[in-house]
Amino acid sequence: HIVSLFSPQQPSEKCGVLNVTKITEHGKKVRKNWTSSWTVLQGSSLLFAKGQGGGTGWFGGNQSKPEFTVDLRGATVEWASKDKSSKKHVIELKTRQGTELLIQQESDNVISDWYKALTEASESDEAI
Ligand code: I3S
Repeated sequence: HIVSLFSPQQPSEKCGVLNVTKITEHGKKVRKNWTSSWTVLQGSSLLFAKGQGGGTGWFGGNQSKPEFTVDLRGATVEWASKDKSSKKHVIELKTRQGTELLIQQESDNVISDWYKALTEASESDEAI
């Protein structure tokens, strides 16, 4: 049953601090605003909480609600082209709802793991 731990039926869970900005909302371009955000991947939902993540407070304390939630089902996940951002290691995420986000992290290991996890979540049809 070790295998079942890694089966696609298991909701994926992952969290960490990422730099995030919206670039499009409901199909309309919006101004970039990079913020460091505590980010949680839970099944096919990606949740962002503002602030200096990693500490206490998320879903507890004073920060009881996620700032922003994205439905990953049917989203596209790709490495952003150079013209999208001058930063390194940028993932471009486009949701079916017409929201586009850039997600960035200095560490290439960290961002590669997120890339994989987001891609898997976008391909899953589990609802959370
Ligand atoms: O795509 P842009 O417009 O070059 O993005 C940069 C700007 O959003 C800039 O903010 P202001 O133009 O509002 O001052 C940000 O500070 C930069 O980080 C943005 O570019 P990068 O390449 O870092 O995504």
